[in-house]
Amino acid sequence: MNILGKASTSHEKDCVYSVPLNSIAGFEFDTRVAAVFPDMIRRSVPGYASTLSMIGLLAQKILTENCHAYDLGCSLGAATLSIREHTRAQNVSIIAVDNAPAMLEQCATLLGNTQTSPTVELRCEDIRTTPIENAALVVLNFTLQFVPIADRLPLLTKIRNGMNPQSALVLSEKITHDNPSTHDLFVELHHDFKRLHGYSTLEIAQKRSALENILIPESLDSHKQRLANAGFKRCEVWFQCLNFVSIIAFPE
Ligand code: GEK
Repeated sequence: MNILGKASTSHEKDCVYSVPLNSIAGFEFDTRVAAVFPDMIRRSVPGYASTLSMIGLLAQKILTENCHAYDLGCSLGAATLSIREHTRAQNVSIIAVDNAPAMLEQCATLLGNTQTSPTVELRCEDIRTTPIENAALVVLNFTLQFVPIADRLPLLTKIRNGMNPQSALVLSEKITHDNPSTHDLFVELHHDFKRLHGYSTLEIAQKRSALENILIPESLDSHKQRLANAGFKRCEVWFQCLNFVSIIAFPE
């Protein structure tokens, strides 16, 4: 499957956690992960392909002439590709940022020519340091969950301050639920989803331990409250499947 979930042979099947490991190191976006990432995320995140399609449709509607679109934590550039494919406005620049060199290298290969319209600027840097300006669309598609909790409000405030009046932020995240029964049910169903897509119980358990303290999910209410604190005036859940949610937030 390729980056947008269509048939292709360019990426391998994810077997990163398929054999028993003596000790499980913290999850890293390294060359092994970059090589299998499209397969990994498609089989791990319910609704991932839908969020990408919706981001493209939103880009088509919201991007205006001479503006910027940001894909923060772009990985292999799936959201960037969707934005690029759907953008109709002239002179739009997409700025795609990731701090994992292995991911960005694959991203550059998949994007090919970045000087077509809209142009794409690839930046290998921490999104906490990326200047945001003249933004009509900002995408954090399953990225904020990897940023330390203390840094999330300053990051969202910076993003909000760089956004144009008629713009939107897409924030997709894995979430927790305050009700323990709901939380446990959704976690179990998510594991069932992974098994349905060919992951073994061992793979699921080892990946879960690798992500401990690296992917830190929060509740939907925490995200909504933080968005309000960062200065966003409105936010709506525009997609949810189990413990995976995508929020669209507006500065006005
Ligand atoms: C997609 N959005 O396919 N600065 C820059 N990049 C970061 C940072 C940071 N502080 N923290 C994490 N990343 C993509 C999927 S994956 C989600 C996003 C997942 C990057 C990290 O290197 C990785 O590429 C990405 O955020 C998270 O639509 O794997 O669940």
